[in-house]
Amino acid sequence: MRIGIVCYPTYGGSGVLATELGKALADKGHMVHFITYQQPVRLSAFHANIFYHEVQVPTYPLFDFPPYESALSSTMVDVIMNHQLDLLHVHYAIPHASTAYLAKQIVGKQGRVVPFITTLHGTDITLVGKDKTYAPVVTFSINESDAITAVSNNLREETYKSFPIEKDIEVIYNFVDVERFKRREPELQHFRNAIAPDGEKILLHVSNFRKVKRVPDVVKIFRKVREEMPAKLLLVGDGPDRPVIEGMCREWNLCGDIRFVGKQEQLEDVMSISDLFVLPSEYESFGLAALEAMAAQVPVISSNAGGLPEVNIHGQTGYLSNVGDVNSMAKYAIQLLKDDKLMSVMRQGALEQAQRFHISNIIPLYEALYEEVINKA
Ligand code: GMT
Repeated sequence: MRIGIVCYPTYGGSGVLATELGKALADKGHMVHFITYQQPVRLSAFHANIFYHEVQVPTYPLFDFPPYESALSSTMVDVIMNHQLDLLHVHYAIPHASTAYLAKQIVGKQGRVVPFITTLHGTDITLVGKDKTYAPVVTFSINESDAITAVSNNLREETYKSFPIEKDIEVIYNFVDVERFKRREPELQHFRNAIAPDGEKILLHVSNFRKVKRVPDVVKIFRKVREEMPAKLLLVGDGPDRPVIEGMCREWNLCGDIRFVGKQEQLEDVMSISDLFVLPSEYESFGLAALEAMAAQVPVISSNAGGLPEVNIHGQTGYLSNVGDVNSMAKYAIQLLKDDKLMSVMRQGALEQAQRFHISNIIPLYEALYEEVINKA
């Protein structure tokens, strides 16, 4: 198939998922065309079946807001017509579903039928999409999609609760390349020694440091762990809450034990040397970073918000607590870090759970949906 993939190219779960999906489809022989405003984070290596089309947004002094959506729709039209796309798959509803709808109408006038699939990822529904400024366009464009998928049952339910959606939303879970995240601890011992030279336990958090992630809770949990045992905290990513978190580190004299390592491409290396993944989010439709951690045999301490209980199984792959209950999260973290036997059972549980979301189980579901949609169009 010739598939156009539209996503946010930045450091975020939906873009990562879309890019990994495109790469996996290309490996299976499909022609994949990424249409984004910049090279997606995980799209670095050359692949004979992958094409990249950058959306250019010309500016003009009249524009306080350059019309990105028009540029995106026009690029979609260009790619559809010149590369004979069979289908568009857009990730994150805003604004990708409405731009795909427009592109579909435009090529339709030229006699080409190109269906589009919208994959809902989370904040496009639960936070941004719900805002009444966007809601009518989001509702319309989701309903006009030829197929709709959500990355968890929770997100599917949230979508039906928040929008008058008339169509079926299929749940296709996010996935992980388990082989890529395979734990390589002995090989990376030097890396571990550099972070934790005295054999300290390593806690890890990965996110875009937005409010919804509750990163200050990560620091509060770490502080409690640190009172009980020597430990280090790795904070991967960056975002608006960083100054708050830095302030907490300074105030509590934890700067020596907390490292901000920025946006990392080689996440598998960082995960390989970590003991515990902490994700106390206010909401998480799925929690892709937690799944990747599990594939590296890192148990997860998380909140029980949104789709997290579908990924992190309490007592098997880690522990779940109520949002904001840092005492409970710290208690579970300490219990696990102090008990080697429990830790090794939990690590095995984490890996087994990751295998259920193995990339090779999920890609065929998307391929089947593509075929169904193309055949119906
Ligand atoms: O978490 C974010 O803020 C980024 C966001 C995105 O779209 O890039 O992530 C959402 O999509 C991911 C991939 O499907 C999910 O794993 C995240 O749970 C989801 N984030 C939220 O729901 C807050």
